[in-house]
Amino acid sequence: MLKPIDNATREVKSLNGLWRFLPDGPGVNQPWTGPLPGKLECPVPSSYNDLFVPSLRDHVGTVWYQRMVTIPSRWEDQRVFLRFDAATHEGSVYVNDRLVTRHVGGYTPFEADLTPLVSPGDEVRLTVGVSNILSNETIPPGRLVTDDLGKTQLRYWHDFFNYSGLARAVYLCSSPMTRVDDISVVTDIAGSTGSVRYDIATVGPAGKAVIDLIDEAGMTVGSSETLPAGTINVPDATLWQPGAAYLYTFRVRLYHTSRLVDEYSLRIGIRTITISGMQILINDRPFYFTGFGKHEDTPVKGKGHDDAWMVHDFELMKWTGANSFRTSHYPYAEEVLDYADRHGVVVIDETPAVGLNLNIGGGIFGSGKNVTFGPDFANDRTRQNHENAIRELVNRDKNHPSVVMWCITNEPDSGEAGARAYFEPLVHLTRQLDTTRPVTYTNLQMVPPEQERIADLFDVIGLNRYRGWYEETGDLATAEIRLEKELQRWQTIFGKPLLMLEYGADTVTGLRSIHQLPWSEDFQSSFYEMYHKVFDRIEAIQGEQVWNFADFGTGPGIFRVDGNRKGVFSRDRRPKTAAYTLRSRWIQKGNNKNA
Ligand code: E9O
Repeated sequence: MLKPIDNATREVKSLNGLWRFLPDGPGVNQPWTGPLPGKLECPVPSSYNDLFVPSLRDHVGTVWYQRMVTIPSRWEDQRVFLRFDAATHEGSVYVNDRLVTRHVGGYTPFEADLTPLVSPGDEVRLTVGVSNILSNETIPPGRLVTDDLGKTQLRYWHDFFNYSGLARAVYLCSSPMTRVDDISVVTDIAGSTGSVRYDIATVGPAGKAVIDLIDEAGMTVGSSETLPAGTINVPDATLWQPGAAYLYTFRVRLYHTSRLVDEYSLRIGIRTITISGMQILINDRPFYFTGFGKHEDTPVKGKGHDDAWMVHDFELMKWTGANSFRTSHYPYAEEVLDYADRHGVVVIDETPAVGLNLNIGGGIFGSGKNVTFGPDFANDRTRQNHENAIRELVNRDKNHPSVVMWCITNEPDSGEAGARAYFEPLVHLTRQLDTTRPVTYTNLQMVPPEQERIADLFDVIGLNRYRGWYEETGDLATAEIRLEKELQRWQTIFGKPLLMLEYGADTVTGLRSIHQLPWSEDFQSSFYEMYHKVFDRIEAIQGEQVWNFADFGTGPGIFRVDGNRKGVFSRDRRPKTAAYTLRSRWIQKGNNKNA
């Protein structure tokens, strides 16, 4: 799905700002049919949860957003549509009294076509209902329970707060009726020549197309007039490299006789990503990942996208010497990927399929009696929603050079009998949608390689390990021995690249100790030093992304002190001691395992 852009043939009008706001509840009935009662206003983009007093933090169900929208009178003969970058987790969009679209899945964009409903110059009432309810059939999963007061509460198995609402941008857009509808590019390299193979979907009578590839200096380096598919070769191509981004503009122009009817430009990078034995190659060179599992999470705004926080996060990552991050545990705002594209940061792009571990995940703190994959929990409908989450992720992010891998789930119960039947079709689907990027997942510590049932399906095996923290707590010497033995077994049994995609220890800023004291800054730092010694001894390890970049909000829990404290930075992005430990290692390592 193409991002809305503003150019000679298309317009984008931001609908960000304060909207009228109303949480659903008794007495609220079809609120889209008139002005929302009350005085609440909610900023878009932002999660609503932390904004209001009395608190709406634990609201379960729908909230209503409303504003008036004017269709510009100059938008004659145009397709007019709304674009929501995300509505977490389900959005229902009403224009005046009418439902125009409904979308399930909290972290991917959707559109509502208004063309048949509105005329240029109209002013319409736009009302959006956003539900945060999760069930055993949604991705991520959750469950409603009734508390002793008869109130509905939401339970979920992921360790980050269920921030909800309109946390990303909303736009009113126009595009021509005859238009470019989608573009997919796949790049390759042969010697010094780069190639850009494209597929372009158009709507409307096919006229003439001119497709140009333009370099950063503004020079056209290749062109084509072939639709719907073709290849443009670039002799002496400048590659998109980790740490040295180079972007070409891929521009499509559609003409009717000699009149320009539509134009769409995409910034792309020429690069390859391949697996060779136990190595991961970017542009045919072994690439060692350093960096972070992250979250979209800041005080007050929750998961609300914010360019200032984003730029600062990238600056801090660069300062630590990181070359990559994972969009744990859901697709991030597209602005984040655009930024990574422009700055040469490597991304592992993840679906929201987190918490598919009721059996053991629930079992860490819960009963452990349930089975995750089967008719009663993650069933066929769950899998269909998971499929959809994969489709929407790949569809949105397929053209980003920064994205080098798909991570289709985090810590499922991959040792359970039903896991293989559940995941095999999902891995196949991912490969079908994108033949160029490796597919990975992350394995949970309770599933050792001997009990693992899905790892062989993937190109790269992601591991999340907490030896010295959740197990062997405070005992880094024992943890080191066990970690090394276990990693050796993963390497021997599967012979594939291994990425450590989570490892970390909760740490309270300012707590210092000369002893190996869990929760202290000193312990977090020693914890990382121990892991790094082990990684350097295991050939198959091709990268390390610590858990987590920054402290982040979670639901209540006896292990959670105002959220998860495994950040290397605090929630307001001040460094803990470990940030310096990582920096001295990663700056030296660059992109090379053996440096
Ligand atoms: C997922 C991530 O979202 N992995 C968790 C992270 C954490 O900090 C969470 O924030 O808890 C770790 C799961 C580790 C489970 C290992 C437990 C072993 C006990 C025997």
